[in-house]
Amino acid sequence: MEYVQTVLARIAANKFDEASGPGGLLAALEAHRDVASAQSGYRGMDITRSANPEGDVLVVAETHWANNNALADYSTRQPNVEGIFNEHADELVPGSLQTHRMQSDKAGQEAPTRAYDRLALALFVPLGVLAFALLVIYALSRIYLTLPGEWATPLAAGVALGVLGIAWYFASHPYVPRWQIAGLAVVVLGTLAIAGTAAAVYDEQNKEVKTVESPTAAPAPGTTPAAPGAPEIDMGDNFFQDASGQKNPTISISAGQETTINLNNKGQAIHNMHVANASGQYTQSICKVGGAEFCSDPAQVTAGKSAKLVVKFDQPGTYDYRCDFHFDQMKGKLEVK
Ligand SMILES: [Cu+2]
Repeated sequence: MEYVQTVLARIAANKFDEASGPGGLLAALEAHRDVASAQSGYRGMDITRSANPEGDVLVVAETHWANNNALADYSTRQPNVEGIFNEHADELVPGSLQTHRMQSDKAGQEAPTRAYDRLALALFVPLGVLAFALLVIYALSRIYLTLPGEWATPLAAGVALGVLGIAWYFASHPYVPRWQIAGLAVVVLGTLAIAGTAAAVYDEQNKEVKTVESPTAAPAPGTTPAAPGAPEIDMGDNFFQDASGQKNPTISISAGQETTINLNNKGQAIHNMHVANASGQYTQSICKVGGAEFCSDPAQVTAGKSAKLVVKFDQPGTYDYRCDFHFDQMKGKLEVK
């Protein structure tokens, strides 16, 4: 139960400026809140006035009290709301002042509601906004990571337009019902959650494919697959180079054994590897695969491509090799043991 003193009066239309100015009735009522709130049993004070743009203005001042004694105490003590209205009687329509002592049933349920509202404002709203922002940021980042680069600008523009649209809607509809706000939040969060999860799953699947593919990476078209464990020789402009960085290296192989040398053209020019015959002669100016001498396959290795050279000498010894295109600069020895 709550006890209410209701004081109401009409301000004359031609006095309203005076009443709402400094020192007027409305300012005096506003200033009275502090005085009233210092008294025991005070529960609150409401000042309302009619919203009609012209004519007399009805002003209602309510003070709320915890019990009848507090209200009775307040009513008999100056200053109180009634006294303030009387002091400003010249601003009022004569005879319009009324004072009522009332009681309200809603006090019992109002106190817990207010406590909940205060808690919600102080705690749940900031936490909810924070969680909402984090979820939006996380989901958007997942989506951005998955989308190709050219989608970034349209997506950002779409998100910005969406935010503007929602802001415009709420700004032009100040009394949006709660179910619309809740519905909008559910739709936005649901969309983000679904898109973000889909992006994360897609990303995860792509990662798996990548890691599975990398160890057994298929050779690029036009290249010869490398034989495992074979000597690796790079061809640059214009030199041969082994894995240790040695230029035009001496390549060691075993006698009587077929050895495959992997060749990678890291330069821009065409190169190859041509091994001279046992007499140290190159009978072909540019070797041929399956020709008189051992020759890289393909016989002309273009920039960025790989080749392999299968070589076998039964007799130990030292044999020459070269690049047919740059034989002055690109040449070395094959040591057969
Ligand atoms: Cu060359």
